[in-house]
Amino acid sequence: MDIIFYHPTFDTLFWIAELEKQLPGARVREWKSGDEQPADYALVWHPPVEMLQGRDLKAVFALGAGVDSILSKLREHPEMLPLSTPLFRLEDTGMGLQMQEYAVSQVLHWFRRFDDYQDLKQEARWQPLEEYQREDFPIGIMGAGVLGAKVAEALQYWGFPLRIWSRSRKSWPQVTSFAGEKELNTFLNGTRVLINLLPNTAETVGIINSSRLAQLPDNSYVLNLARGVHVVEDDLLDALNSGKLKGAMLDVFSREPLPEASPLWRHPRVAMTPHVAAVTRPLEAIAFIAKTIGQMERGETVSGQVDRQLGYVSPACAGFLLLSGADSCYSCHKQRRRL
Ligand code: NDP
Ligand code: OXD
Repeated sequence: MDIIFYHPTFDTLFWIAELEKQLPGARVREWKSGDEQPADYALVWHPPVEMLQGRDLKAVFALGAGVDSILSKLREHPEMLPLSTPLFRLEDTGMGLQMQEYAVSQVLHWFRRFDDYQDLKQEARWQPLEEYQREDFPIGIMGAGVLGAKVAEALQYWGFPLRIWSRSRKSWPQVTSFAGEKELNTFLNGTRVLINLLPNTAETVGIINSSRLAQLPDNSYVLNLARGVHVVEDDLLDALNSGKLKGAMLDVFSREPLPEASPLWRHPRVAMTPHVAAVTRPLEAIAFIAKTIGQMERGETVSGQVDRQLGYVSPACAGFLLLSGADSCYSCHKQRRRL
């Protein structure tokens, strides 16, 4: 079995050695421009069109959770990857725990009013503030997928009221589920801390905008862990300046690195990190890829295949048998007709 690997920043030699260890018998090579030798699988992040085009691959694995950059390249260059080639993405592989750490620490920071105490410290003021109550601090998670579920689980442990918003309704114990566009405003009306864990698709771009932010109670908070393009940054700044929002913590931005001129850098109520909320953990990622390739080779059930039309992994898709040669995942077709 031949595997080609391309990542602009990862330690390629480490990945190749570890992949060969976990997939005995596989020959893994770094793809370089001009390499047209046959391959069975490709492991990629921001791949050049030339790497994938014209190949007869059994599958492509994205080396991250979000596949938006690959899908947008595919829209420009559909010839890069035929629909018959399944595209997989990483499911959790250590990212769930990192998202839990990030979300819990930030929610507790706001809940315990550390932002206010930091302001008081600047003025050398010793002043205990009224405590917030958990019942006044409902948390709303947009996106109830692999990472949204992990974050909900961690926040549930801390006793916060939880609501989630997704395309399809969920029945999770003690979590209020809202589904679809029609229920979005109701979801927002009761959300004090809005956590975004949606995938970047045509339907979700710009979803956190002035009219949606207006639905939140006053003095709310926004935590964006998914993609910068979900948030209309000017609208977020307006909401912060008007007092609708009390704070925002942003890991992702519409342009990365965030341009020096962006007012987000200097806004006193905006905190940020440089797209590090959950990074790809090589050993866990390689274990997932090796397991999935093994399952495919044996004709078994696999999970993590992206529905290229939806732009992410449809819940109905996960765990269904992949029909080799089919133009997509078998279960997706059934699901699409039902929706
Ligand atoms: P999943 O694909 O597992 O989950 C996506 C969720 O979003 C599903 O619950 C889905 O609903 C919901 N959804 C999709 N479209 C809509 C819509 N139009 N309306 C309402 N709900 C919708 O994704 P993950 O949890 O694995 O990851 C989420 C995102 O996090 C990734 O796409 C990536 O962009 C980002 N990410 C960011 C990282 C960082 O470091 N900042 C690291 C890793 C990921 P349903 O269940 O009904 O289908
Ligand atoms: C990802 C990311 O999608 O790193 O994996 O943002």
